[in-house]
Amino acid sequence: MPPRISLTQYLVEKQREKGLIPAELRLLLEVIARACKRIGYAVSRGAIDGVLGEAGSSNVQGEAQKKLDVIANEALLEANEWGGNLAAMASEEMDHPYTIPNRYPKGEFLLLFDPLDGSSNIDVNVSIGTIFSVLRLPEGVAEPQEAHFLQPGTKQLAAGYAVYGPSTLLVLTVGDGVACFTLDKEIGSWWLTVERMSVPEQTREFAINASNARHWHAPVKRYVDELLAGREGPRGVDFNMRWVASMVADVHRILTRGGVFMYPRDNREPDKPGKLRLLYEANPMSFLVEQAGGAATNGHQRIMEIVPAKLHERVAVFLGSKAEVERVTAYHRS
Ligand code: P6P
Repeated sequence: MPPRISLTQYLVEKQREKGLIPAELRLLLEVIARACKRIGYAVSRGAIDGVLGEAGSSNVQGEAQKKLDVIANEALLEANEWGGNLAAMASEEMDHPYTIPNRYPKGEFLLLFDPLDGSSNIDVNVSIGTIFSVLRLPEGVAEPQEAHFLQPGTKQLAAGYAVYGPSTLLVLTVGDGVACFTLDKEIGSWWLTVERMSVPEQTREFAINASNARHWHAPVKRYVDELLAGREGPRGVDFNMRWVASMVADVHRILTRGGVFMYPRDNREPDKPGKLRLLYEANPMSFLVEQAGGAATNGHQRIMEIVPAKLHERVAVFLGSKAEVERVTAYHRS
C-alpha cells in the first residue's frame, strides 16, 4: 500500500509545485479543515451532549436556528479569527460580516460559510455538512465591509465542503481539480482518498424536491416531466430520483457518480429568485462542480458569473452533469 497523502502534503505540493496557493491560503484551508473536524465531532455526539434541537433563536433568514448551527458557526469563528489570514468572515448565521478583532492581525482573505447546511436533517441523523468559500479582500481596503464580499463566484480562490455522514469527508478545490479527503478519526488526519473527482457528462439521476411541482415554472415542469416519462417519453430512457434535502449530501453524490441537482425559483414566492444562497452555498458548490467537469447555472446564466447585490442573496440552482444542466437551461431560453 503506497503511503497515504495527507491534506497538508496535498496543499504543500499545490503550493510548491504549482505555485497555486500562497502559504497563507494553505494555512487558512488547514484551519478550516481543523474546524470541520471539531464540528463533525459535535455533530457525532448528538443527543449524548444534548446538542440536538432548537437553539431558541433565529438567523438572518428568519429560520429557527438549531443548537448545532450555532455551535458550528462559533467553531469556525473561533478557529479562524486569530490566525492572521483573514480580514473578515461572513456566515449564513450572521446578519453582517464578522470583522477580525483589532487584537489580532488581519490578512488578505475573506471567508464565507454555511456552517451547518441541511439543518432540518440534524435531528433525524441524516448527513449534513459545512460549505465554505474563500475570496481575496480587494486591494487597499483597510476596513472590510459587506460590499467587499459582493464578488462573482469566478473570483473564488478556494471552495469546499465537509460532509458529516457515515464517513467524515472534506472535498476541496483550489482551482486545480477537486480532491476528496477522508477523516481518520483515530489520529485526526485527513487522508487523500480521491485525487480528482469527476462528474460524468451524462446521467440518469436527478435531484429536486418534487413536492413543489405545482409551483414550478414551465421550463422546469417540462424538463422534470420528460424525466418522469422515462423510456416511454421523449428521453427514451428511465431516470432515478434522489432528494436528501442536504445540499452537501446531494452534491457529493453528484460529484461521485453524476446527476443533476435543482432548486429552481417557483411561484410560492414569485419575487424570491430561489431558496439557496449565492455567496456561501451556490458559488462554492458551482466552483467544485465546474472544476470536476460539470456545469452550474441559475437557468439563464453561469452561477459563478452573477455579480451579487446582497450578502445573503438567493439564487436558483441547476448543477451537475453538463448535458443535463445544458438541457434544462436551454428549456429556460426556448
Ligand atoms: P427543502 C437545507 O435547508 C437546504 O438549504 C439545502 O441544504 C437543501 O438542498 C435544501 O435546503 C432543501 O430544501 O425545501 O427540500 O427542505
